[in-house]
Amino acid sequence: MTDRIGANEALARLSGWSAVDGRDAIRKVYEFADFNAAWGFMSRVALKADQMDHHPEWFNVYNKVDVTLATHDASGVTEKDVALATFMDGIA
Ligand code: H2B
Repeated sequence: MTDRIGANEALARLSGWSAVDGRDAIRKVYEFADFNAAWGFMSRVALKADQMDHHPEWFNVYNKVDVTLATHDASGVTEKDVALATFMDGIA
């Protein structure tokens, strides 16, 4: 099992992410030009997430994708969340 590092450690290494109230998780809201761009982002992340066996919690409305990352098996933020967040930031 992946060790929990916690939101603060993850946030120190990422930009534009913030802590979630009431649980150890990180959140970012991505904004794209339109729904097509948002869905393209989600499609690329979905393929990566499935390869990693590490899946985001997310909510999409038109051009916005509201993402929360945590590792359920660890009840908090782990290196897997930093890795997925870094991937998302790299393609957004
Ligand atoms: N995604 C996330 N975010 N956290 C997990 O703990 C997790 C996951 N566990 N995707 C995986 C799948 C687990 O449920 C399967 C059985 O490997």
